[in-house]
Amino acid sequence: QRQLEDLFTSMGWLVLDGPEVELERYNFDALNIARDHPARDTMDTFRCDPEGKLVLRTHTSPVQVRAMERLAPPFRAIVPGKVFRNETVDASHEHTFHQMEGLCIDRDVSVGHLIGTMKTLLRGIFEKDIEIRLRPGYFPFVEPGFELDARCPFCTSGCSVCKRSTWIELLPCGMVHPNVLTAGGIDPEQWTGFAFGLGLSRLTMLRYGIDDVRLLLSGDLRFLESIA
Ligand code: 2NM
Repeated sequence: QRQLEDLFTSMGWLVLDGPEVELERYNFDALNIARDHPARDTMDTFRCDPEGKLVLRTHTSPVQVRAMERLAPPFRAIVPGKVFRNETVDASHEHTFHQMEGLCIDRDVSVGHLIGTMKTLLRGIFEKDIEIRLRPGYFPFVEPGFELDARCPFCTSGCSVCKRSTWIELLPCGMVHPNVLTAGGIDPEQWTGFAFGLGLSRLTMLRYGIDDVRLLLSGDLRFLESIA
């Protein structure tokens, strides 16, 4: 997180944070996630009140919506922080994990700007140029949306990290949906934007070869000493 904050602030991005207990309006409605979308299901979302107006944020995107309301475009910001999902905990799922999302709003922002920024991000993390590919991906808050895969930084012909494929699915991203800009008080006729999400917990596991996500919040001193 600190390394990525340094990289993005050196390029003029802001680092923002916001509430972990969020209004449903910011966590879902403003992000073009319809009332009947499965992501709203109480299966994934920790609710904090009987009416269901308050939730533990399931992503950091509500902070980007708050940023759109508060800041005059153009602006660029990353939002690192804890997010919460009510899933069964196992070696690859935690109820609490870290994410970092980014949002760039300016005039005539293109997929080219998104790709260039993602390549810079990967170079910052892995300290070398990383080949990428884009596949179509669906997220309600972006259109078009992409799954960005990175060429495995750890091998050339397949390994356990990339599950023998040489590609790692790493960065969901896309062009901010006009409905989301409107919800944030930004005129989609004048402004455009790209956004991305990065799983910091997962990235940390990749980088340090950690095979069980539960270790990250365990407070186990033997674990902490083994990666210090
Ligand atoms: C992702 C993937 C793609 C995203 C979009 C926004 C907002 F608020 F600007 F619309 N914030 N983050 C985004 C876009 C997040 O991660 C799954």
